[in-house]
Amino acid sequence: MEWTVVLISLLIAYLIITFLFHIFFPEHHLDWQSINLDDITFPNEFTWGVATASHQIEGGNSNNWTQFEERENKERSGLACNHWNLWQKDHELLTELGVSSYRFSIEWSRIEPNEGEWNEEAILVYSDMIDSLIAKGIEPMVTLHHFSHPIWFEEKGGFYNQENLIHFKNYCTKIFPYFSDRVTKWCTVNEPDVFSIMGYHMGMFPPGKRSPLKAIRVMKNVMIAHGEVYHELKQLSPNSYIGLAKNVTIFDPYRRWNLLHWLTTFALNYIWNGAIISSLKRGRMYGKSVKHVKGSADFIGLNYYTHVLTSPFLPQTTEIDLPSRKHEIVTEFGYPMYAEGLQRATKWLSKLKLPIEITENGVSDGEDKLRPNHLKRHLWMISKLIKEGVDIRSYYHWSLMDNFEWAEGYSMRFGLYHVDYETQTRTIRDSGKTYQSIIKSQKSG
Ligand code: GBH
Repeated sequence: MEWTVVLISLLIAYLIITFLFHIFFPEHHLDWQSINLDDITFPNEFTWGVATASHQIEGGNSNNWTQFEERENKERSGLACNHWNLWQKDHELLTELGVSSYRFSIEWSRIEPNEGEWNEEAILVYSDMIDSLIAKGIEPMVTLHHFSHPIWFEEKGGFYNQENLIHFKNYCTKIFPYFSDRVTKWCTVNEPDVFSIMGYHMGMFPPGKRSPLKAIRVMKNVMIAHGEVYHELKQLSPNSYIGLAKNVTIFDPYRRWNLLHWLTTFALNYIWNGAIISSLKRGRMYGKSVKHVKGSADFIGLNYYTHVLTSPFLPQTTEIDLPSRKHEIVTEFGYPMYAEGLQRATKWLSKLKLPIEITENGVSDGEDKLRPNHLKRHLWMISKLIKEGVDIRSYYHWSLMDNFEWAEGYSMRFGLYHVDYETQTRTIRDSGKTYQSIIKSQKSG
C-alpha cells in the first residue's frame, strides 16, 4: 500500500517541478516576423569589424594542425587563402567593407618555428600588416593564439602540461613589444573551451584525444596561461587593452519536461561557460584555485554562434546534425540560428562587469541564403541590448572571407567574400554588401 503513495507523491512532485520550470524558465524565442530588422541604431563610437585567424587564411603553415591534417588524413589546409602573399589585397577588402577594426591572429609557428629560434622576417611581415591597417584607418585587434601552435610545442604536450606554459609566455612577451606601440587591443587566446573540448574530448582538433578529464585540465591550463600572459603584457604596456575570446554556447534542455535533460544542461553550461567565467571573476575553476586568472581581463570577447539542445545522449561529434526547435532555421553546419541567445550570453558575461567585445559571430552558408538575415537579426539584437544598457563595444563578423574551417576543411564557408580557391579570387557576397551598407549608414547616422 505505502509504496503506491510514495510513487504517486513522487510523480506529483515531479509534475509540479517541471510545470514550474516551464513557467519560470521558458526558452527565450522572439517572433522574428513581427520585428523590423532595419530598426537599429548604434552609438557613434561603436566598432565595426571582421575577424580571421592565421591558420585558416595564411596558407603554407607548418604547425600542430598541418601535422594533424596529415596524420588523420583530413582535408589539408595547404595554401588556404594564400593570405600570406595576398594580404595587401585582402586589406583592400576591409576598406571596401568600411570596417573600423580587423581582428586577426599571429601564427606562433611562424614566429618561433623551433624552440627559442625567432624568425624576425615573419615578425616584420606582421608588422607591415599592422602598418597597412593603421594607414587605412583600421584598428588592429591581435589574437596571440587561435587554435594553432608550433609542432615542437605540441610534441612537448602543449597546454596539457603546465610546465609548458612558459613557452607560450615567452612567445607572447617576445612579440608583444614589436607591436604594442601600434596595437592596443589584444586577445591572448581564442576559445579555451572549443580548443580543449574539441582537441581533448571530442578528438576532432589536434591532438585528437578523447578524454573529458584531459579536456578540463587543458582548459584550466589555457586559462592559467591567459592570466600569466595578461599580467606580463600589462606590465610591459599598461595602456593596452587585453582580454580573451570566449565562446559562449548556450545549452538548453531538449525536452523541457525531462529533468535529466535539465541536469545535462546545468552540467554543460557549467563546464563550458560557468567555469571560465568563474576563473575570471573569482580565481576558481573546477573547484581549484587559479588565483592569477582573477581579474585578468580588460574586456571579455564573446564569440557567439548558437544554442545547443541537450540530453544525456548528446552526440559526441559535430558530424551529426544537432536537434533544433520546429520553427528554427537550421544552418549548413546543422546548428539552429538563434540570435536570441546573444541576450542570454551577454547577460551571463555581465557578471564580469567588463566591456563586451563581440569578437566573432557568423554562419556557414556557401550560397549566402541565410547570412544576410542572420547578420541583420544579430545586429538588431545587439542594437537592442546596447539600448538596454549592456556594454557592447564592437561587432566582428566571422569571417572576412571563406577559409579553412578546421575539422570541416573547405566545405564550410563563413565569408562575407566568396573565395575561389583555384584562382584565389575574392567576390563580395550579398551579405557583404548588406554589412557594408549597414556600416555606412550607422557611421553617418
Ligand atoms: C569559432 O569557433 C572559431 O574561433 C573560428 O576559428 C571558426 O572558424 C568559427 O568559429 C566558425 O566555426 O555555422 O551557425 O551553424 C569554433 C566553433 C563550431 C562555432 C561550428 C560555429 C557553426 C555555427 N564553431 N559553429 S553555424
